[in-house]
Amino acid sequence: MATAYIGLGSNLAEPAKQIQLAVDAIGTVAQSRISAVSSLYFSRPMGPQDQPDYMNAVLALETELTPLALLDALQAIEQQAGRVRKGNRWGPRILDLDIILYDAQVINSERLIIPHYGMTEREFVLLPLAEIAPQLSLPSGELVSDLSKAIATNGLKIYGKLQLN
Ligand code: PH2
Ligand code: MG
Ligand code: MG
Repeated sequence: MATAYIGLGSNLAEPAKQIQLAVDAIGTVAQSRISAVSSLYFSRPMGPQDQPDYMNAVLALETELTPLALLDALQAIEQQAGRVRKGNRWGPRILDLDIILYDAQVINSERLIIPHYGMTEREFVLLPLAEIAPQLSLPSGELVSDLSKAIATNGLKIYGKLQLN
């Protein structure tokens, strides 16, 4: 059994609703169980500024799936939500599900980079992650709570709670 941390993001089509639906869908992934969910956070767009604000959250998933099988399951959920991959880097999206960490594994393959390459520079990943796993270390040895205290909040704020059904 592995512990994976998954980042959730949305800035289209009622983002708060999209994130809750995604939590519900991740709860049905085979051989997996959600063990923690952060609050729902309001965040300012990183990247192009001419796009709506985001909702973000992070959850912990206990899973028997391999990293690639988990990626397949998450991409299927993105597609079900109506995500269209337009190759617009950092552009608006209905639903983005990123594997942030998978145990202490380091993976650099064509389809998957773990830890997520941007996680240490993103307040909307670090602060929700610190909410549910402050004592967690990255494979680099860095402590999540230390990283989260050092980063600028950039207007990030708790917007509400997510339901674990
Ligand atoms: N995701 C992006 C690009 N920019 N900005 C915020 N605030 N939250 C995100 O999840 C996000 C972003 C690409 O994945
Ligand atoms: Mg992303
Ligand atoms: Mg993604």
